[in-house]
Amino acid sequence: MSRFPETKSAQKLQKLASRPIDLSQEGSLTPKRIAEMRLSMPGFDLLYGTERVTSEVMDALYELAEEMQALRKMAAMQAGEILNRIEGVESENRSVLHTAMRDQFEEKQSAPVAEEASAMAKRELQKLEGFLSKLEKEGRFTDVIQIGIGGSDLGPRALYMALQAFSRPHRRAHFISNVDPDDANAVLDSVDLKKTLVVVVSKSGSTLETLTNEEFARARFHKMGLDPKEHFIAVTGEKSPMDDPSRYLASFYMWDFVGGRYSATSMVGAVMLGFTLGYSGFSEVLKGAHAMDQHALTAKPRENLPLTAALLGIWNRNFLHLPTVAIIPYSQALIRFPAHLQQLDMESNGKRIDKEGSPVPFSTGPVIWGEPGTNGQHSFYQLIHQGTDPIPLEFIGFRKSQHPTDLQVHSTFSQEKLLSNLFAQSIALAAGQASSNPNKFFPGNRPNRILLADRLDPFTAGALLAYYEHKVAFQGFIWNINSFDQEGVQLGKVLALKILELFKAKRTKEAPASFPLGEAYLKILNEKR
Ligand code: G6Q
Repeated sequence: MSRFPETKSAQKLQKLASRPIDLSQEGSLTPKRIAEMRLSMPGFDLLYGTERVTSEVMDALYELAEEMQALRKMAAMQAGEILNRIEGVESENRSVLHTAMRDQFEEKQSAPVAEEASAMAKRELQKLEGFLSKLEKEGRFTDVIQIGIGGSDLGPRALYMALQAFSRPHRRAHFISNVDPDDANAVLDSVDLKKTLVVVVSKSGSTLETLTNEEFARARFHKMGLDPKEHFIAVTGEKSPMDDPSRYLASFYMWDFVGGRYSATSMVGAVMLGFTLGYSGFSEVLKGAHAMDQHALTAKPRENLPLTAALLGIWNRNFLHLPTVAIIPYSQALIRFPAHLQQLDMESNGKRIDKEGSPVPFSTGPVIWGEPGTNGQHSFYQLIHQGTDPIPLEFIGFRKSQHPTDLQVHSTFSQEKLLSNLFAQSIALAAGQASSNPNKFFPGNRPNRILLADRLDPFTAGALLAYYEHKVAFQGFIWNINSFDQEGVQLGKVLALKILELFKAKRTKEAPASFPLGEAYLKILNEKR
């Protein structure tokens, strides 16, 4: 298969990008355009009239998806083909089957590998259901602390925060992720340990931060005269160093074919979310994710929301050469969602070689960042509107608020104020504002789009999670990179361990391996001040 810049469609796009539509020109951004540049599926609308695309550009983008076999690769992924591999060099070599974690609720024939993965997930879910109903009867616990980092923290935490409005009464979750002792102390100080479960989540069972924080928490339980075995739950890979049921109240499993950043719908998120939302609430998250998995797999390209979002991103990244993307939810409950998407997107598509091991001669994943609106409007939007570098934006909005209570102030509800701001920003960024005063001039023509959903409930949150997973996967398929490994995080970890050896040596008097650069930092640290 040719690299994407060599495809016919990419060459067409290259030409189109030499004179892209200028949204700030009189007559470009019309009500007709807003109404027509819209894709819908149950519960979601993708509004992209404020992107710098024309129907010609969209035609060429869909051709690109076809030429790079984006949908075929999505089908291969969901069927369990080995995708996590770089040909010809030592690399991971696995299926990528997070979608099998959530196809539990319908009778269907899937490919054998996916079916097996799905059956494994079902067993764990059934075990969880039994465990949660036992907890329910005993009524011992009100709080849960999840200890985990990276994929074992961000997605689950973002979902918990997104869905707190749907938590069972008197059930709260807390999170310890950083190896900073202040993180663990603050959380452990804030709960009644007698009524607290601790879910230790580590797929590898060997992550320094998580194992350290587990011991930190265990020590606190011992100090309070409590037996950790009555409180601690493990979520880990089978046969990992943490797979020792004798140390835990319960153990749940996950597998190699679910990547950390894709694992929120596996047991990694299930135990804490099952406890807080109830089993049926968590099942809704899975159902929503599954609905989006099916949509990504079966919707025609021109009706496919995550594929279209991926293509718009490729247009901005590779043809308009815009290196960052801000994801701005107009929903306070999604406050940690951008942090999850930062990992999902940048760890997946921050790659510089293709699946054959050759450096790619084009840009891949953009820098992803974000913060909820309207708060962002009162801080970094200045740069977004009038800074020197256009920043594409992905807005997320909801027709209805989570809570039924809202208040009319000056004849409008808060939710109406929120949505007015969202639409106003989208228009202002695209259309800009003419002015003879350069300080009041807004150049406009700043690409953005809106994903508009009905209401942020467990089903919608699951679908939203999967929408972004598939957007990222489709981009990786088109760039022909491996979106499912993360070699780039290894080097720093290895060096940190070498520096830790230097700290240890001071205490044990053992000679550590020489590491002059690390020693230079320790010398500064130990200076008398
Ligand atoms: C995610 C990454 C990474 C991982 C953490 C935690 O895709 O692999 O963020 O989730 O390093 O790993 P463990 O779950 O093995 O502790």
